[in-house]
Amino acid sequence: MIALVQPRLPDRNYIPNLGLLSLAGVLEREGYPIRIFDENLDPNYLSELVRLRPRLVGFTAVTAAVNRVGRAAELLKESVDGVLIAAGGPHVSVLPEETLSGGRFDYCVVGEGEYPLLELVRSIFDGQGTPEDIPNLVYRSNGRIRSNPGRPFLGPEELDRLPFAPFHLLDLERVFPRITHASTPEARESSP
Ligand code: B12
Repeated sequence: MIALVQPRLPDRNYIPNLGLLSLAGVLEREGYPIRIFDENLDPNYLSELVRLRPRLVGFTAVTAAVNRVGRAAELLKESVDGVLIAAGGPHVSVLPEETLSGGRFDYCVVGEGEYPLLELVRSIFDGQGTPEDIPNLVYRSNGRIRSNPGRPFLGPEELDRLPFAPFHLLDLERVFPRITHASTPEARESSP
């Protein structure tokens, strides 16, 4: 199983993470078993992940969340034998080597992650290709950090070929009340 995770960040403008949905859509279309976890909705997601023992966990991280994600990765590495951890998102895209050098992640993806992650998943689950061949990937080899060349941004036709965001992977019963409630002036005033 592959798990994609959005870490908790106090933010009264909550919406589900569109980047993770886009990644999940591509993996799902290719038939890989994929789950999305959102710590904002599910504070105990780490215990659930330890129970489910995923093969690969992908975290998204803005700068404000990167330390939290690092601690979660460390806990998973201690608790789930052989789990592989990837990270992507705005912070990781700007500082991929620094993020990887912390030692808690196996892979960092720079920029648009749909096809790099798909290729990584193919190499991990199906033995197709190796990390050296995956554009936008930063990884460790013989203890050294390697940064593969990047690929061009997806063009309009490639963007059109991406699947529609798989909202059915989210627990919408919990997502919608958060979106509608958290953004109202009343909610802002009543929050500490
Ligand atoms: C929409 C948006 C929001 C929305 C929704 C955020 C969300 N959780 O999805 C709202 C308004 C809630 C929001 C809040 C915040 N945001 Co905002 N937001 C954006 C914005 C405008 C677009 C993001 C987006 O949806 N992009 C489209 C999706 C498809 O792309 P993506 O998320 O980048 O994901 C792709 C890649 O990054 C990569 N990827 C991402 N995650 C992963 C994980 C793995 C494993 C892999 C392999 C790849 C991968 O693959 C994805 C598909 O290609 C960006 C600016 C921008 N133009 O990117 C700022 C931006 C991301 N936000 C930013 C900030 C600072 C915040 C807040 C911290 C603000 C605050 N003080 O509260 C909060 C944090 C919220 C959170 N929980 O993450 C900064 C982050 C800067 C940084 N240093 O990290 C950005 C870059 C704006 C900026 N330039 O300052 N934000």
